[in-house]
Amino acid sequence: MQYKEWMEEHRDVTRRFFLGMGAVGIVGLNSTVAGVGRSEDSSLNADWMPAVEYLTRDENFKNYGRGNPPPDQLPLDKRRAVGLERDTWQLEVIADPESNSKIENPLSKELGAALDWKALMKLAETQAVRFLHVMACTNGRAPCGMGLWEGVPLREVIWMARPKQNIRRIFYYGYHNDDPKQRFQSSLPIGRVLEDPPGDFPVILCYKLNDKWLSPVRGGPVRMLVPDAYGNKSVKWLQRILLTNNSQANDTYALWNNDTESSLKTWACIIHAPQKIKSVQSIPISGIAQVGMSGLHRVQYWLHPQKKLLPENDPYFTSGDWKNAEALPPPEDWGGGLPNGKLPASILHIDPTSGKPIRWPLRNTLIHWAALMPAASPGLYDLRCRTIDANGVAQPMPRPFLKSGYNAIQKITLEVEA
Ligand SMILES: Nc1nc2c(c(=O)[nH]1)N[C@H]1C(S)=C(S)[C@@H](COP(=O)(O)O)O[C@H]1N2
Ligand SMILES: [Mo]
Repeated sequence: MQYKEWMEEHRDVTRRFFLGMGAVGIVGLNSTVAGVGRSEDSSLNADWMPAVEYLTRDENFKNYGRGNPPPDQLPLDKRRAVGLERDTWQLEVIADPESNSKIENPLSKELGAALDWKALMKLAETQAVRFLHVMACTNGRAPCGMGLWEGVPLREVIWMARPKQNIRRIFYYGYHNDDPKQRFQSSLPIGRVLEDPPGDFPVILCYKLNDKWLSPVRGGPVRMLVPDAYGNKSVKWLQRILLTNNSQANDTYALWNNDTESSLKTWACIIHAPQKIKSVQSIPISGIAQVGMSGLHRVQYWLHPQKKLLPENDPYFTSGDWKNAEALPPPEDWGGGLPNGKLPASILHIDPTSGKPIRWPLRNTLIHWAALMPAASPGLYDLRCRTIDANGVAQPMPRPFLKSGYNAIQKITLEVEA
């Protein structure tokens, strides 16, 4: 698969919009694909691919998973031996030996009390939850993928361990070839695990993506899935959770200069725009936006003739001539390999009767957007896009810094011919 098919799928998502505007737009849709990211970058960029169908198939996610070899590439018998298959998987929930945390019922292998797959599935019978959530890397210029995740709220398993006192955080890691240097560890405040702000999802022990067992490369059999956060909190090949009185975020990703406690940011990028178009044609463009912690009010674009000067002392182009794009409604076909593109039952924030989201857009998901720009006179142009979040703040504010999630304003070049 891939590139071409993905582009076709995005085109399907946006086609209805352009059909509504008359056929003229469709011509340009076939032309080309924009690059993501660095403001000067207009090259093709493979990072775009995962976002094109609404839900991303497991195998189409952009992958991160350290290890030499990465645990998903171990041969099957080795995976089974180290607890990376469903029939051998075990999760330990214990007190941090370097801390003074007290728990009464450690789920340890030593005591023969670790949680296994059967026990997890038993919990799933009554406790399983499903929700839509984007996977995004703090440093990535496009989301890794958009998923429908299923799992058991982590707190169910934490309570099984009967935590008592001196517990402020948890930290956790997955299989790492038994080499401490390869360990990828993340952490959370215990409070975030035990309680969810209204409308937010629980942290889950995740075992399904798009209604199928989580694959080895996606972190299966079980990964952590932490809502609102960038992907580094969602540790793959999960095998061990420690309850600690350590008040610090002792994440591996923090050692690499990342702001690991950052919530997802709201930002937009362009997927389709013609590189060249005739001055008699309207100009169709489309893309995606990530809906972060502050929600999404709208997506905007700005077509700026290169020969005109840019506004001075305005690094984020707040005085640009921004126009509103159209945020597309929830898809009819959710993609992701779901049978007939239909969502399964019982998803948080999806109305059970209509099968539609209770509001749109949902936080921590993607939306697709499109616009048909009026024909422009011949010349070279810079095309930019941005979001306005639900607080009315324009991208890349209110959090423009790197290492807490990428959200620079994208710029691509477009040529209008006589
Ligand atoms: N065990 C393990 N889990 C991990 C990582 C890792 O290197 N090892 N990388 C994390 C990071 S930085 C990201 S962005 C996400 C990416 O998830 P994906 O590969 O499913 O897209 O996985 C996270 N989980
Ligand atoms: Mo990441």
